[in-house]
Amino acid sequence: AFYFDTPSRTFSEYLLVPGYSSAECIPANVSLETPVVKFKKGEEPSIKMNIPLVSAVMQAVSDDKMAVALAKEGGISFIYGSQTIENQAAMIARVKAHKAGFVVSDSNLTPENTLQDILDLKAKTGHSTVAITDDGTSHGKLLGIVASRDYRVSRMDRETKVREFMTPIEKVVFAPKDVTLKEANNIIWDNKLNSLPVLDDDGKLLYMVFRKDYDSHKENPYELHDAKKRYVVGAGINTRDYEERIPALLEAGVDILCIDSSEGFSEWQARTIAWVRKEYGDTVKIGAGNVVDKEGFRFLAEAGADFVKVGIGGGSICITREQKGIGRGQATSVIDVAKARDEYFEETGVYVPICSDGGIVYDHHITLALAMGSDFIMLGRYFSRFDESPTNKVNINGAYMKEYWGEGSARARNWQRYDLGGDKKLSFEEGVDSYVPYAGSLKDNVNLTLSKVRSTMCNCGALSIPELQKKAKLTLVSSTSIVEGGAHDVLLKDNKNL
Ligand code: MZP
Repeated sequence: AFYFDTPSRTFSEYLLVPGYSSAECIPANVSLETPVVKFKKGEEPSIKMNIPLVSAVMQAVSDDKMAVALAKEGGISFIYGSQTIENQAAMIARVKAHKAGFVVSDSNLTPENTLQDILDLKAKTGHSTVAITDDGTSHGKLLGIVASRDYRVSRMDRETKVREFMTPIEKVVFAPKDVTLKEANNIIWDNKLNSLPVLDDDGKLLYMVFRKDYDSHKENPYELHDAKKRYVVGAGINTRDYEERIPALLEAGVDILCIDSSEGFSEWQARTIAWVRKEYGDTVKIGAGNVVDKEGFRFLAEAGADFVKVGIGGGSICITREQKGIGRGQATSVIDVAKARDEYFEETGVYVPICSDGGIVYDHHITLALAMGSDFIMLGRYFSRFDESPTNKVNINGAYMKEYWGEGSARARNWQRYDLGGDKKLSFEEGVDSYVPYAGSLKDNVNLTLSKVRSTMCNCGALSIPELQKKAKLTLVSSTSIVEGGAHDVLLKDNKNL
């Protein structure tokens, strides 16, 4: 057997030693931008995030509501895959539609529908405008837009009044007459428009296509995200049904996939990535994992993964280490895999980002994970505590809690995550069902957490994540110095025994 010559460590066993902070080192100057997918030296990654946080591929964490809330803050959710392909694709579609800038897509309205059907749909969806296409889907030819009374939609000529509807007014773009709903949507986004006039051959206005948030939306959605100007959303997949699941997720608009498995150093993952490359080349982005050492990283990088996820057994709800005796301390795993990532970059000129997954207990663990080389961090427990997580909020002995369960628990029954090619079932549990203290809104918590991260980065003299990774000085701490790090030798005023 091979023995590692040092014990593996957790985040709590480390601290950062401050470095020199210049006058520029203020939190407001810190950028938390980070790459999500691999890129060649000197090039830019096709997907980046403004904050280094992603939410876990878990039933109790990442649905469409979580995805929208996190994307608003600049992160990405990976919507859980332990559900039917149809349900997962519908969640993705809802995220993409949220700010998709378009009226109503795939409303299934065709000329055969009555006015009452249209009014019912408008009432049900709350949309002020709905589109009618010849086949009832967004691929069909756009026949018209039914708008609320407060939208002035009328026929008028190109030169004069059309401009009244355009914001910004400097840019006037007309759609071709036989535009489809999807194409109209893309034109709106590509040209940063609020509305799009569709004209007939004589230049007469047939109708206007409006952004869903037309009039009402104050913030500038173009600043929110990446190339497509819509919320970026990810999805978890497994190594069994990917040939059916991936096409459905792509059709729904997913931006990035992640093979969700408790142990990723396997032929099944390589096969899954190979299938994606055969079918879609490099256009489809797919992360893989989880691994905990250099060999695991190298295997997945060579298999073509766009990012590699790190961590086995460190999740708050995870009992894999107890059940199977596999795993490695999360800090050591990250340090080792980050070295492998850097060596691979040296050798090949390809930078494959790594994601530290699981085991974040305190906010400062995020900073430690970044300092140790993570490009971004996946969190489950952290996000499960917020209003936006999909689980019940319950009152336990006077305190509000949210439910949080592992994907390897009997409740989630996600056997695909633990699949080694045998029977299609979870043979034994690797996760627990639990409560976590309710913590309020995602926005407030993420802002608070990141303000601590920025502040620590300034103490280390770093204004960006790569700079932190270069400059960080990390020290192991003894168990007695951990005690010294908390409040000690004082009687806390909120101590009920006082
Ligand atoms: P945490 O943020 O709650 O500490 O950990 C979340 C991570 O735990 C997930 O991203 C996933 O990798 C892992 N996980 C999810 N379910 C289980 C399980 O049931 C698990 N064992 O280990």
